[in-house]
Amino acid sequence: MDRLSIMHIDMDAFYASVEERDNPKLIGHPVIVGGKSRHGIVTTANYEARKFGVHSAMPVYIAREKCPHGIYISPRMERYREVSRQIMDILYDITDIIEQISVDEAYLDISHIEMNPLDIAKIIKGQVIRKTGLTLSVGISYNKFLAKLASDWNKPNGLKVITRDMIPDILLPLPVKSVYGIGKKSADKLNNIGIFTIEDLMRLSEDFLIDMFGKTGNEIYYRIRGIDNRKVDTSRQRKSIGSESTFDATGDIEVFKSYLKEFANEISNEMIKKGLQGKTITVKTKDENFIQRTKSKTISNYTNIAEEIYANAATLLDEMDLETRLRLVGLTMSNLMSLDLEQLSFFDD
Ligand code: TTP
Ligand code: MG
Repeated sequence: MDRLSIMHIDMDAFYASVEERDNPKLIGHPVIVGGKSRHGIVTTANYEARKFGVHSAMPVYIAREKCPHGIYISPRMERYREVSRQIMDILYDITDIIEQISVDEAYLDISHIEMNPLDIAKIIKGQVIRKTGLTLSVGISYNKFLAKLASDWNKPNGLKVITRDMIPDILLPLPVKSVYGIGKKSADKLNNIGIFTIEDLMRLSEDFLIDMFGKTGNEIYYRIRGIDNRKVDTSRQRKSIGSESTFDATGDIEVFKSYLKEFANEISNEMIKKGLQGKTITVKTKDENFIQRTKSKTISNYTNIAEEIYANAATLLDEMDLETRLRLVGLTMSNLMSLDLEQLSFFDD
């Protein structure tokens, strides 16, 4: 039997759920997160709002026509990234073989974990709800295409396993656009020649699909037959590690430096734990008037040593020539690379 080796996780109505969590008065109401300007676009809507036909990428003015009594909120990207980091940290406690696809979505290779995949999913769901108050959907299968299909199967708070024997029942009736690699335009092209479902698509030869879609055509041909050999690509690992803190406004540079020292230690510990090193150091400040500034430096070597990170951060802070009192300092390490990867590319050379 095929090993259920791949797990795909995707947060439910992510931005809207974070807003509900931070402001419980929103719960039970249709919530739409989108730009407030005239040309604003909906980033996402909660499931109540979706009942009115509101969805991602729709202009906000159309959403307002469909759902006039909805609650409209501007996105708070920094907050969503912070919650995203908490979720990814939970996943990294399960395994390091993770490919983060977006702020709320990741693949995990669970083939080496000696535990029932359903139990792994339950642990993740439990930890995420406990630490962030949010729900997510989990799909489990033996390749990426099917795992992603599975996580989408019974959203929200879904959990679905797809095994090989389920493929005909599950795949054949699906519309062609549910195949990874077939976007809206390609779906229209297929519809125009009378191909609507995966069952219809199965009748097309490999050559025909390659003529129509190039290399992707070949991938589509195999994917709809349940074959997808893409690995969970850990080189697309997390892009940064950082910490920040807000405090009563002060002009004391020694206070800022002691925060930076603490953050450098935290960041270093985490990088060592995860087998990472980084090259770019960024210091962020917010002054008493809420003006935010950042200053970055890329050093010539990769490092995860606390002293080295702190020394660079302290220099950056000095160079910022601060004249106002601050209420926040932050430190981030980016341009990360995995130590494993460094060794691999070394051998490739
Ligand atoms: P998705 O996972 O596609 O959507 P979602 O989490 O809101 O809802 P679902 O329960 O169906 O998974 O995207 C994750 C976040 O990315 C989403 O909350 C907002 C943002 N996003 C955009 O900003 N623009 C877009 O067009 C989409 C699709 C998402
Ligand atoms: Mg999502």
